[in-house]
Amino acid sequence: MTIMFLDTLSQHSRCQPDKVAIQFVDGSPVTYGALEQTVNRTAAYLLSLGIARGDRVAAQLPKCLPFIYFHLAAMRIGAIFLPLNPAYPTAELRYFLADSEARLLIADRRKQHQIRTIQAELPSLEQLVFISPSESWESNVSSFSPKAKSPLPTDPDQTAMMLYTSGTTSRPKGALITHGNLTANIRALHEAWGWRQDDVLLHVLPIFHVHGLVVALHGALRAGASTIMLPSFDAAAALKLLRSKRFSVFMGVPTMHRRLHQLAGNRRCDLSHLRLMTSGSDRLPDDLFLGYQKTFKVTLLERYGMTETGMNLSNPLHGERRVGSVGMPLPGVSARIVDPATETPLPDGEVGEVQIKGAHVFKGYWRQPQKTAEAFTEDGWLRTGDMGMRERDGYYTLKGRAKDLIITGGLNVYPPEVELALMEHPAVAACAVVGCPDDEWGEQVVAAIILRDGAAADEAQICAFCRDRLAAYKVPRRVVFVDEFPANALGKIQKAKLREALCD
Ligand code: MCA
Repeated sequence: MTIMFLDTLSQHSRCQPDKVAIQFVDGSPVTYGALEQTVNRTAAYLLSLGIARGDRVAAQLPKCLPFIYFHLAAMRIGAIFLPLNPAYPTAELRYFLADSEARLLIADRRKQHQIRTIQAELPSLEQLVFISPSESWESNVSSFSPKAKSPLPTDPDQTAMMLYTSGTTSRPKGALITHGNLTANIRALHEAWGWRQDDVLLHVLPIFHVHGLVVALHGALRAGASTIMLPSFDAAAALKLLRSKRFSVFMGVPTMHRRLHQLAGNRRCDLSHLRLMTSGSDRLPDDLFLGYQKTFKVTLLERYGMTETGMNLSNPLHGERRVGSVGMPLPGVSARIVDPATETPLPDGEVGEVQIKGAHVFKGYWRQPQKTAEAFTEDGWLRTGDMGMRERDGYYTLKGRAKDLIITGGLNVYPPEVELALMEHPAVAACAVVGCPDDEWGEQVVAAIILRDGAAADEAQICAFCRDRLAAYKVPRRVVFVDEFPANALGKIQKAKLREALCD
């Protein structure tokens, strides 16, 4: 029988109850024993609110312990946990809550007023729980039993989490991640990256995404290791901690690694005591990979994943970590490169779409059977939309995207989302959004706009308008007013040409 991720957590609470599981740098340690108790109490609290198996439990909170308790507790009772970026403004939040038909939202007390104003439009949202991220949640649930009231989910097909991903043509879709998916992925990473019980992870990532929540936090919890958390990424604080020799594992997106590297400047700053430093969520630039080796004496381990799957490919823990490559399939993962037109497998050395199969691959999009069907080939391969190539010795290299997607600071921005928001502006007649290369962010969101006849608007107004509708990272960093777009014979905007014209 498969030992599920949540079972391993309970095992640690029995075998090493006093070991530190999680500690915020400025907070008290939470041991595995205490974690299990508070998660069980929070699970009992959720049951007392009437939350049942399959209900969607949304959380929009800054990085804090209560978020983690609710996350594990919701999954524990078989509910579907929906983490939401705290940067989502009300308009985006309303969409996610409406689409998911969440029954409960746990949110920051400071957003109480804003959220109450949209509750009336959300008939499924029966319960709101407001908390102060810094408050001690433990005392709020101390009257609930620390012993689990319900057995842990045993069905691998049961949905554990729902994570929204956007699309090129549609509004964001909820990817359904099962307990089996989480278990398979975390087991593969455990094996591939040699997670150890004595590991200490410095955790700087947000926890509303796969990277920070699953790859980093679940990884450490599954191993029975300790996680020390920074509430948000701060390069100076992170570098100081990394130099302290307390940590063995660190995970970041290239923008974080870039900032750490810049901060170290030309000084040598030996971090080779860390046994594992990984990079993901966006392509790691070659100069950063090489710069890290020189400055930090660390060879970053680059890996490749996506929300729908968790991690797929990884450079090896032992063996060559190849510059520019995302490595090889993780244990239990199958990968292939196909001709995007015919979907027939291509020989090594040829560029095609990366397709993935395995127990870690999500079960589909929430209430979107059509989109789910489109995501898979007839024989069950997931179409990733990423282009890549396999070398003869098995290493994969990504070569761009088949889909229209911008990655900025490790976050995905789908141009249509930004274009839809821009089109709501009364002065905008037409618009097109592209990603321009940027040393720090990987890519920057840039908008080209054709104004309506006689209408006026400037960059600041357009950005302020977007800010009310979109999370800050989706707001264009640059707005360029143009008279026309490069178009093909059918009048379709040629984004590649536009990108050439807009990006230096
Ligand atoms: C913040 N800003 C951004 C981003 N983050 N703009 C574009 N892209 C971003 N990613 C905005 C802020 O709102 C602010 O706007 C301005 O940039 C400067 O903020 P700053 O304080 O410098 O940024 P920060 O708060 O330090 O954030 C940078 C960051 C953060 C730490 C790199 O973006 C981050 O945590 N990224 C990691 C995302 C992640 O975990 N991705 C994993 C996805 P203003 O000044 O206008 O207010 S999971 C995934 O991709 C798959 C599965 C995988 O393989 O991992």
